[in-house]
Formats: sequence, structure tokens, C-alpha cells
Amino acid sequence: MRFTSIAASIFALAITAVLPVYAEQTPQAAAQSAEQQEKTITVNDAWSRELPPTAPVGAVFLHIENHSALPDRLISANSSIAEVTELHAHIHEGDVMRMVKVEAIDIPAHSQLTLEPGGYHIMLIDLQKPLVAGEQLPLTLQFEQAGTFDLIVEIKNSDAGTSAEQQHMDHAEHSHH
Ligand SMILES: [Cu+2]
Repeated sequence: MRFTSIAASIFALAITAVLPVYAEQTPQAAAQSAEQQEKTITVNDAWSRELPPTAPVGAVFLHIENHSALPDRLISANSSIAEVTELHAHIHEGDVMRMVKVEAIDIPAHSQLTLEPGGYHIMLIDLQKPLVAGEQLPLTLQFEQAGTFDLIVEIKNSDAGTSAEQQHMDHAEHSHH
């Protein structure tokens, strides 16, 4: 009788000692890491331009924000609409602007970057179906730190790029003054 009650109270002590640790720390830690992952990188305003049905390639533009104190890099992109998907930059060669493939696009700590006409973009090569205004296409981005992002890209009509490009040019002119 005495032994049983001692054993019971030891058992009860063991339970109360172990359970709170399990109950308090585990879900909290999980919530914290999910929250951190969610805040590290955000990707918005993904769009592409409508093209004639015969166009072999298209481009995707979007806005990336790095909320982390650590730098990150966009290292690859993928879309079921294209045979090959590459990360591209525009470079000046004399008076000529030319696209080049880049291995990664750096997103420094606490910074934002807009992929836009005339700058960085995601190149869709060997399109499997035409880019039609009002439709959407799927895109998956892979970041070195933040991991994988599945996006829906809005396809805009063909003058969308022109105005965005014009805005970009205007902005570039302003920043020279
Ligand atoms: Cu390109």
C-alpha cells in the first residue's frame, strides 16, 4: 500500500515534469520556425506579356523582397509551359542591349529587387502553349535559403510591357539627376 502510493507519486511527478516541457516548447518552436520561413522572402506581382502564338520564347517579371538579415539568391526557375527556363539579365555592349543567362540573382539582406523589362527576367524557352492575355501560367522559383515558391503568373496584354518599360526608363532618367 505504502509502496504503491510512493510509486504512484513518483509516476505522477514524472508525468508533470515531462508533459509541460513537451506541451509548451514543441508547438511554439514549430510556430516560430514557420513564421520565420514565411517572412524571409516574398514574391509579388508576377506577370508576363502576351505574345503572338508562334513566339518561341517569353519572359516573366516579378518583385522580390528579402525581409531577412541574411542575403539570399534566386538560383533557378521552372515552368511546365516552357521546355527550358533560365534566369536572364540585360547587358549593354556598346549601343546594343543583349540578354545573357546568369547562374543566380542575388537578393541582399533587407532589400528588394524588381525583375522588369530591360533588366533581370525569367526566360521561358520553347513555349509549349501560347501566352494569351488574361490567362495564367505556373512558375516555381528556387531560392538558395528560402527554398521553393510556387507562383501564378498573370499574362497581360502586349502594351503592358511597353508602359512598364517606359516607367522604368522614366525612373532611370530621374535617378541620373
Ligand atoms: Cu531573356
